[in-house]
Amino acid sequence: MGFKIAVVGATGNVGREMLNILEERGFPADEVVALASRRSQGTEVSYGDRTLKVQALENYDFSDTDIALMSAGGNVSKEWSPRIGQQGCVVIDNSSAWRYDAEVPLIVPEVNPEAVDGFRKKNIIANPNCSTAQLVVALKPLHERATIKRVVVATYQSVSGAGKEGMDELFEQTRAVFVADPISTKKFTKRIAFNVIPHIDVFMEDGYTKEEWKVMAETKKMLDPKIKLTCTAVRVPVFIGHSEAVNIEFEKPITAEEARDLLREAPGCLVIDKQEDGGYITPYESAGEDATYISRIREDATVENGLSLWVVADNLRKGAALNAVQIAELLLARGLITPKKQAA
Ligand code: 11C
Repeated sequence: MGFKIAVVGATGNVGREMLNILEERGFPADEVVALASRRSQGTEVSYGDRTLKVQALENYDFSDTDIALMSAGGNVSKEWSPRIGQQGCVVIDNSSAWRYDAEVPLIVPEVNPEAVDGFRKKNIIANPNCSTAQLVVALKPLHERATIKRVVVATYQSVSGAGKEGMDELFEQTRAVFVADPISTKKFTKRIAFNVIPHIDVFMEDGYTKEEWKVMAETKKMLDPKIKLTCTAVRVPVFIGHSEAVNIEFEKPITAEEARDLLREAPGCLVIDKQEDGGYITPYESAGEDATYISRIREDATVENGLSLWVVADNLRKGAALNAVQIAELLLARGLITPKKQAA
């Protein structure tokens, strides 16, 4: 007997990817249900070669559902995740609503799988921000070897991180440039076509943006609270794939060659680092892939025990949907959940 899974927010970029990944990885589900707001009721979405009709979240009874993969935004999650959890359905939430709650594990399975064991307090498990997920996958093996003191990261984030409207805006503005139509902005505060914008999410009192704060706070929660991290988050005119230029200062010496060898063996990582023209990964090549790609690994002689790297991943997959499905797989692998139907 398999599991009953609900995908909440099934019509969005990440929800659709969750359905694809559940099917691709052969997740042991007897039944998969697509849910969204009433507005999307009746919309059709694909689950492998099947078509699912979207049902309204408001009318759905979660009592016989085992896992809800939520990607419906922070406000919906704040209201619904506790209610769903109270019905005995485990919520794996992709929003930022629960990430910083001490009773909610924040999980990247390659980084802190053991932390998932505490999920029963609220029956909610949080998925990190996309830019944090790929970063910690790359940092974890290096931290274990040489202990990270400080990280300076600049992100180059694709427009799909801002949802379908972000992708539509880049497409529409690019078209408008070519036909000399007026450019209008809606989702982004400045033109994104043929431009970059050093602003993602809201501004905070200290001048950092919430996106930059998230990368810092989530890395500390999952990897090590002692790590100092500063981030500049930038939106770039790329449809899918977030990139990061990462500079790391370690307690102990580590060479670029040692880092390359460690990362080659590390779960979730794929090193493409030929140190020649084209011998590195760009976000375009990461789209549709599961790996966190690491290129341009080199020693930074301006600090003691310094390294620089380039980290790229598909933000809709490792940054969101894939990580959520991996968390569901982790629950099974650690024997933390059995199908409700079997238990009945
Ligand atoms: C972006 N990283 O690229 C954001 C999207 O906290 O889950 C994901 C926001 C989040 O715009």
